[in-house]
Amino acid sequence: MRRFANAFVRSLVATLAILILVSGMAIGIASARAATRDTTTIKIKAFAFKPKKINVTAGTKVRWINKDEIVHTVTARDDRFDAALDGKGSRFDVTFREPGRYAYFCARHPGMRGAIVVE
Ligand SMILES: [Cu+2]
Repeated sequence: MRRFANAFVRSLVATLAILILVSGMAIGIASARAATRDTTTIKIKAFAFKPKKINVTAGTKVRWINKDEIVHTVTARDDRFDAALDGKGSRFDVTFREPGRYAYFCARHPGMRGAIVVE
């Protein structure tokens, strides 16, 4: 009887372990998908924001990545955000939760302009 009980407990533990592992993997896959869907990247290259204008849904994280060797800034016209991206590989993230049009520029090179339209 005891042997049977032990075998039963062992199989129960194994089943639970598998369930936890599988559900953990499912959660990991779901969050990876959400991250991919909700992040948009803007490159800063050759003194320009690329793409210059983007449309995103509310809640999207926008990531600027500097591909130039020099400092550029991502400066909002309305002062909501302002960051200096200090050379190649520097990044800056903003999550846009409210619909609207967010114009920005580079404070070092005011001819560099961009806009995020949040729907
Ligand atoms: Cu610049």
